[in-house]
Amino acid sequence: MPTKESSLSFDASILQHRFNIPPQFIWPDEEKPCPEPPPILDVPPIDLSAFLSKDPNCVANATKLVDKACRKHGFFLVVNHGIDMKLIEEAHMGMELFFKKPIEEKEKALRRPGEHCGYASSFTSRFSEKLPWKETLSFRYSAEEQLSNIVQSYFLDKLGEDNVGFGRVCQEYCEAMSRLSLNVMELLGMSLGVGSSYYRKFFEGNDSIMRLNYYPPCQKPDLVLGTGPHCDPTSLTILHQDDVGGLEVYVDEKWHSITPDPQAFVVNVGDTFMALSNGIYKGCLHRAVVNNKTPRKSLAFFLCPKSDKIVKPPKELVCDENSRTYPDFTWPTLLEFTQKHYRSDMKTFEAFVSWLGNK
Ligand SMILES: O=C(O)CCC(=O)C(=O)O
Repeated sequence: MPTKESSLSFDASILQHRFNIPPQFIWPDEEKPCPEPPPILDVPPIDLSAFLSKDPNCVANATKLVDKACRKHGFFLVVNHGIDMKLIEEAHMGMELFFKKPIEEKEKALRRPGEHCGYASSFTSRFSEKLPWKETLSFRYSAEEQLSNIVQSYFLDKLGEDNVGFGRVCQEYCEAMSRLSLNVMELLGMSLGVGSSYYRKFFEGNDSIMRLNYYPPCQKPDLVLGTGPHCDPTSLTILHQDDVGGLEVYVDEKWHSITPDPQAFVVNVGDTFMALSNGIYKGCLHRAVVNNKTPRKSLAFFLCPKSDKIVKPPKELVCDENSRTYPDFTWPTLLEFTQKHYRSDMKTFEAFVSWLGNK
């Protein structure tokens, strides 16, 4: 007997033309997209190669901008990042082809309950309300030398020979994101005043997650959300969005949009980095809306520490005026919490801290 979930696959080729939206996708009024286009968020563009040049003026300028953004909402852009545009384009093209495949092909990599990797659409999740209007493919990346082919092997094992080329592109893309996030960690270390190598070292050998988000058009975009409001539980997110637009961030009690820029990566602090900075830098609520014409794609690299790393702030960031805000934890415990005990939303980390306390 097919389960309820498998008989209700999210078939975008059908759903994108429907005017009667299945009720599972309709969000409550207070969470629906804004009726008018929201104001644009002022996110500072950080010139990463200027920062890495170590020119004192460039370093001072970049750290000042990052510090201000991370104390307020945790979002900034990196430009002049050194990532090959051709690789970014190949990743977008590969995604386009992958998500256009028949559902049976994509479901070869089906994400199972309690797992965080694989192909997922709304109806392959464990939830039955406030479903996101999207399909995703998530996979693990490790910067450890002995796992240097982990992404490519995943594609081959789950999706077969046809996807080897795309697997290679995703492997290369993750390696580039891992390098980029270590450079951003230098920037965050400098702006927090703990030096450029502290967080870089902490995340060497990172065990991260890559997610490809594909948002088909929806005939009633005002009723649905592509990604519901949440803070990232991970450490740092590096997002590349195509030119369609849809990313929104909740700042000063209203939603703001982040204008797409193909030359830039959108970077945001997640809950784990908030803990590593002893609450000085904050993660922030964000979501993605969809439209009725154009599919939208985004590539999100979620930097996570290696599993045995204890998440706790450096002693320089703990003092009488700013005592320890969060308990020690390891990333796999928080990941398990989000997979098995709690649906990520605006209160994930708060709920995790109280769950840890009761354990
Ligand atoms: O697609 C986007 O712009 C946001 C995606 C996101 O927030 C996520 O994947 O967690």
